Amino acid sequence: MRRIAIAWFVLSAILTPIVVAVIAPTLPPGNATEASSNQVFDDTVLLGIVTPIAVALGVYFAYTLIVFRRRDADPAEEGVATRDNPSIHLPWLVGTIVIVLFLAIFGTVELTDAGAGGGQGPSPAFKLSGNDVMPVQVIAQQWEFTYRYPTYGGVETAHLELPVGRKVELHVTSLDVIHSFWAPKLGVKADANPGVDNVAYVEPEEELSFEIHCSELCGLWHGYMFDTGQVVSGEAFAEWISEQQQVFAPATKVLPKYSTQYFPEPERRGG
Ligand SMILES: [Cu+2]
Repeated sequence: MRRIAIAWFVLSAILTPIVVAVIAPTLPPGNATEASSNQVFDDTVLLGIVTPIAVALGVYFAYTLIVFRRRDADPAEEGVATRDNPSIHLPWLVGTIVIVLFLAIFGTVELTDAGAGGGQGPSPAFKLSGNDVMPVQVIAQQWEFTYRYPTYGGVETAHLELPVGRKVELHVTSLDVIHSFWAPKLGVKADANPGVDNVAYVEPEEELSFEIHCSELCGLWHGYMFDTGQVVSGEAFAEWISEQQQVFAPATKVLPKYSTQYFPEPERRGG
């Protein structure tokens, strides 16, 4: 046990800092938003915990394979049956309890950070702080996403643009079947259900292009249901949204009034 413990300690002391400082920060989804950089942080902590555990398993496995190997034994012969070894039971119990409780508490605390990029339903338990939160509605439909900006006359756009540094409240809903709005680089994923207003928060911290995918099998062209969104400067966004208001003015006139959910007539959708 002493040799195993020394090998475990030395290897863990070398590998854990490498994993935590070098490998973990390069993992997706990156640091484009508050939610995504929090996800990278969570993964870094989890990898920091799991590396010594994986090393312990590897060292124990390698040591027993090499040292306890019996070349001349009858393969059917069994080892000594051992029970009740308090010097193993106690550290095992304490160690696993501490790790599991820490993970449960850590995971819960991290989730309270404005929902950690997940959809929280119509009345979010964990909200973004501050009053300057811009609502943007994500409307999923077979097989595209459109976006409504209630603060800009309820204009409905074909693409998603967000201003950098602005807190955004996404209201994800659907017109037909169950979809899921997933923008990996933003660290946001929220179910899009018809008749449901699913709120998720995002706070973009850098200008970038990001991919949007539907991540719930929603019919024949589900795989085609993707788009590229943009996070742009405040001025560029103001310019873009006023252009959208002009371009889509004829459509805005006949659209139903902005609402947190829609139940359109099937024949209207059928043209
Ligand atoms: Cu879909």
